Amino acid sequence: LPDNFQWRDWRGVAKLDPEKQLTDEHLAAILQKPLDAVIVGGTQGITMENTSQLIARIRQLDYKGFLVQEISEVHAVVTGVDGYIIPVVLNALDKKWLIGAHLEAIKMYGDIIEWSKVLPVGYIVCNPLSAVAAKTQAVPVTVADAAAYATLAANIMKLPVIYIEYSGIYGDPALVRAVTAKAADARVFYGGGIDSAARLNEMSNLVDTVVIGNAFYSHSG
Ligand code: 1GP
Repeated sequence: LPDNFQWRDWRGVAKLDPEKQLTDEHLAAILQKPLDAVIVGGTQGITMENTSQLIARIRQLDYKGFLVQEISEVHAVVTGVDGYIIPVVLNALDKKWLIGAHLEAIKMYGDIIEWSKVLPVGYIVCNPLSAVAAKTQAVPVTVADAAAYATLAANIMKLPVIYIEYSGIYGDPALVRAVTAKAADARVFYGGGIDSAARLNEMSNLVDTVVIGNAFYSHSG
């Protein structure tokens, strides 16, 4: 198993949603792909039970890469993963998703959190019709807004990663370029609508890390 949390090297990552169904065969096929990490997380219906079950199934299939939980529900934090992604939703109108849930978690678990395993990630939620936009009450972003959020994340908040989250749709390469131009030392992750080699190639050339989610569920993956 990976002994430290080398997220800086990630190029291609799968995001698997504990609430969605995958057969063992399909899950095994996904894990055979050349992935640098698997992120377990989602927006709706996340529980300790479905998260632990999916993580146990991935472990049973002898997956050797990084296995990371993206935390969106403080009551569903599991052990047995290599690291945790903590979303800081930069354009969330609901402050809960900027710092609120984080403060609550620190008050509950602060003394036992292994900070070396925690990767704080600044999300810019760019698809106003996505479940994550609805949940966080994300403010719509223009290209100029996205560049400003990236500048803030990199230079004021000093977040190590900026995640351009288009969840469900393919993003605007001009917005992605505007974010990477302002990202300074922050790495840039992109996720949304990667369902072809051409799209994977286009976004891989613009950012550090590309995250694929829905494509694993909508066809043979
Ligand atoms: C979702 O960014 C990921 O959180 C991936 O998006 O599901 O559209 O691939 P898709």
